[in-house]
Amino acid sequence: MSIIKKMIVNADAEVRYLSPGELEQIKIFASSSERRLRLVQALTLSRERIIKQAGNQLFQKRPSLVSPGGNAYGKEMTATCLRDMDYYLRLITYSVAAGDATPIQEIGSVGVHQMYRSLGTPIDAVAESVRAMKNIASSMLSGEDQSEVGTYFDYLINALE
Ligand SMILES: CCC1=C(C)/C(=C/C2=NC(=C\c3[nH]c(/C=C4\NC(=O)[C@H](C)[C@H]4CC)c(C)c3CCC(=O)O)/C(CCC(=O)O)=C2C)NC1=O
Repeated sequence: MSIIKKMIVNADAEVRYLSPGELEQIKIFASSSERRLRLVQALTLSRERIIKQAGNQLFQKRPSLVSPGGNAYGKEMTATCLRDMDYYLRLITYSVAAGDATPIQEIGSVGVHQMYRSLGTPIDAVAESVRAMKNIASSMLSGEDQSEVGTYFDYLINALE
């Protein structure tokens, strides 16, 4: 949900017009749209590099994941692991576009602990992979962009911890 949609839902629930404070927030949201879209584009263009480098870092740090008995052992499982990272990066771009963490929450974090438990996937290692993606993405971005994207990476990391 975008922040605008959220405000409308809140105002309508209270049967009231949008408040001056809400209009101010919409103004800020609108004035940041160009930057946010540029950011989505940058992350989308670099997605392969971000995922590949973060995957390498994860498997170097936690070689047991890709060793016999590890959850990401074997070509297919490793590819599924990298696919999950790709899913999460995609959700982060949705949130940057929407200016809101709801896409991450609704698509990617509700029920995620139970899901990974049933798959035998160590969720702390999934969080680790997201942290690696955050570091790599941040290294490609300047200050303001870093903090915007960082907010959503941190939201996801918290949800996985
Ligand atoms: C967009 C929302 C969304 C998410 C998040 C998602 C995750 C997701 N990851 C899965 C599997 C998996 N996920 C992993 C991931 C990993 N294993 C590790 O050791 C690493 C720590 C980690 C990579 C960082 C692996 C290896 C599997 C396959 C497990 C198996 O088949 O036994 C599965 C089971 C079904 C399948 O294989 O596709 C789902 C549903 N699906 C979705 O639709």
